Amino acid sequence: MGCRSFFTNKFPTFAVLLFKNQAGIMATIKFSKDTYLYWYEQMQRMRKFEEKSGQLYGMQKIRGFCHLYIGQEAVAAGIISAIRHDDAIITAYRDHAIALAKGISANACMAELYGKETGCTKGKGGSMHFFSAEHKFFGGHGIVGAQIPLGAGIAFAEKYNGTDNVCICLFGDGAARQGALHEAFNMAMLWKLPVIFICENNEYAMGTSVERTSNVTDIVKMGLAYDMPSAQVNGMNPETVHEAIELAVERARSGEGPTFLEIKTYRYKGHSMSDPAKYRSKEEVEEYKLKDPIEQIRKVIVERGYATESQLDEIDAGIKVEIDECVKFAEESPFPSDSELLKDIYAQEDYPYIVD
Ligand SMILES: Cc1ncc(C[n+]2csc(CCOP(=O)(O)OP(=O)(O)O)c2C)c(N)n1
Repeated sequence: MGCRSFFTNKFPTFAVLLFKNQAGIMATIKFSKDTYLYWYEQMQRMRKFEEKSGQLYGMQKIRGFCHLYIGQEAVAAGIISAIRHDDAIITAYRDHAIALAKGISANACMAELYGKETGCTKGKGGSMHFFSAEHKFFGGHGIVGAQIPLGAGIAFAEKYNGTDNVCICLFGDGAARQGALHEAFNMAMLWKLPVIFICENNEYAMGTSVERTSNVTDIVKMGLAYDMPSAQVNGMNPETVHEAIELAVERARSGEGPTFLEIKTYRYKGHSMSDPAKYRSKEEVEEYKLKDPIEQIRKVIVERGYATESQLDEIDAGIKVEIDECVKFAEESPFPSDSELLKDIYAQEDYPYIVD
């Protein structure tokens, strides 16, 4: 696969053109010490939570499907530092890290993995269906690509209700081939919806590489058919992700409409816990691990004197405590009662977007 141009900070020429003159802003954005430390802590929480989830899955404490995000953390970190709490996020089943980044507690996430009533979906969703209206985290979706029109719908609701909130709509490179993408892109552009469509291109849809799904391997080009401003972004670094999201958010908040970002990333683990990942070489995985986002940010922090190695170790120790506690919390929480079985199936009476 080799190292491609996306490991630079620059968008390919055609994508820069789509961002028009705004591309110049990219080089001038600076990040503070606090932002670097925030990214580091966020990404370590995601990584340690998921490493623990993987272990617990092996011990059969967690059942059903389980898709890990390990390797992709810079995408979630760079998004979360560039948006507000009131902005919405919707994603696919690889949702643990994004839910944590959106502020759902490790306790509520781990309890959900255990199927316990204290989980963020009351133990009824499991790994693929995390949800929290309070955090404006709208799932967690198992149907590949289903969240693309739903993301446009959430953005429509924000616009209809007169807010300046945006919706971040994440999907994979496999999902990008679904027909629903075209309908959603078309309507989002027509109605100038405040949605940022993000394809997390981690190179594979289960065992199928991007090259085997279409002759169009630069997924960013799919925005072109709708004249949607689109860009390819290095997803192994939260700085580049944040910069791209910031431009897209500015556009969405000011009423100019959607943006499409193809964020190039990589998952170190298999598609799900049952995937031995024989469709790719060990060397390929190792090549990406050399660009590990957590290691990169740790290095920047130490080199610039934002924190010492031992101060970073203290952050790591704090996260270890948080993860140990969330496992204890999940273990000790009860399973949902039988009376919960028929609840939360149909729309609530106070369905949020219908005004009398
Ligand atoms: C409509 C539909 N078709 C097929 C599947 C089976 N399936 C589950 S995950 C997946 C691959 C999706 O890959 P991608 O969108 O690249 O996301 P990633 O797993 O890489 O995050 C497929 C085909 C499904 N869940 N839904």
